[in-house]
Amino acid sequence: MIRAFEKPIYVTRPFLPPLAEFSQGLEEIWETRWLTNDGPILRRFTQALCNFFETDNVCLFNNGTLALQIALQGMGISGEVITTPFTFVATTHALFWNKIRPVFVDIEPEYYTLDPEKVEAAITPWTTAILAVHVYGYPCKLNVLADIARRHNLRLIYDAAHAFGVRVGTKPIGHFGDLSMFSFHATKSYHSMEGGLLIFKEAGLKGTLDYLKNFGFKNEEEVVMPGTNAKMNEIQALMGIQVLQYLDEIVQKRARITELYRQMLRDIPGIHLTPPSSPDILYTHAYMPIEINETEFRMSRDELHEELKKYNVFSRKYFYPLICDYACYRNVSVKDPLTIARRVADRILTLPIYDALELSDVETICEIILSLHRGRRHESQF
Ligand code: T4K
Repeated sequence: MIRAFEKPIYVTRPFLPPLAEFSQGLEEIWETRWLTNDGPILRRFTQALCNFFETDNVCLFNNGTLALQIALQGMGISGEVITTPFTFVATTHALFWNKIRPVFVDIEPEYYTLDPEKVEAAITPWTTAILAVHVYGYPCKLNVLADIARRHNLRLIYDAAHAFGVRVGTKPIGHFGDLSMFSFHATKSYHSMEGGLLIFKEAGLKGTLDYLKNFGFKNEEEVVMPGTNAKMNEIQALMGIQVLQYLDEIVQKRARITELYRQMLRDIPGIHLTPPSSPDILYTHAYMPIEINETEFRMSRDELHEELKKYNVFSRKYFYPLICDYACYRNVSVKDPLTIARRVADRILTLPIYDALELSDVETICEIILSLHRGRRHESQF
């Protein structure tokens, strides 16, 4: 009999730097009394990210949603954009706020990213861009999408909300496509409490993005475009700088957790894991998705999600339902049958993963899952 955890085990917990370190950083803020609006810590954070991404084309925001929304506006994207329905709702909201029509197409079954064949089939004279998501931090089919974008003269934008720190070959993932958005929300493996980052190819875009996030101000007396307020503040920047120093440690701990989950779950009937990532990819273990085949596991994904709660384990159905099934997007016409996306959304469950999660707790979670499966197998024999 496995006992329930005493304290809830959530799908994630944010990494926090030592309190003494953070307090020291706060002292500087207290001394300068500079809280927001392009302060000294934000500048230092921006420089650290330029070094991290090996580019000067970076722009910080107060969250990832506004970063993406502003990116689309700054790039002048309009008409139709081909995108995935298997993502967090903010990806589509960013299109909506720019009056862009989302064209949802299916995902591929291995890593759940946009299926390039479906993208190509959905291009119309109104298509201006592809908005793909490195979902769970798994890189999209980068080369094929780049080729499609080039041949059809489309902008290629990545929602890389889950992919901070991921590298492909020798390059940070932000180097692919015209622009990438990273979320620094507290639930991300790397975070600044709330925050968003854009990395882009075209240096000329920087000025526009800076205006758009700061009301369009050029100077005290000139407003050159109707911008909004999407600035990152100094405390967010401080958290961002400090967490960055621990990134390798965080990723290593997460890697060990993934490894243990994979070892313990791979032989359980009805549990499907993503294939191990290829050796040229540095993966950062943002999420731990598993797919549940109800017939083989003898319990549906929804039942497993509920049963785990009885043990104080709070897994999440990221990303169910599909975006096109939310009430606010049900009127968007969807031509693609979304066969894979529907199947995956019905089966997916993301298990707890964060640096402070003990390996012994991961073992217990896996034992609970195994015992739930065995219980059902046993019941069905009588
Ligand atoms: N594109 C994609 C593909 C995204 O996934 C996201 C965000 C965005 C764009 C937009 O980026 P941001 O504008 O958020 O920067 C969470 C996050 O709020 C959201 O950032 C994230 N994706 C999404 C996948 O997940 P919820 O509503 O599921 O999170 P919540 O509050 O239920 O938190 C999950 C668990 O984390 C809690 O049960 C406990 C733990 N937790 C959470 C917070 C906030 C903590 O321990 N401490 C905390 O401070 O949306």
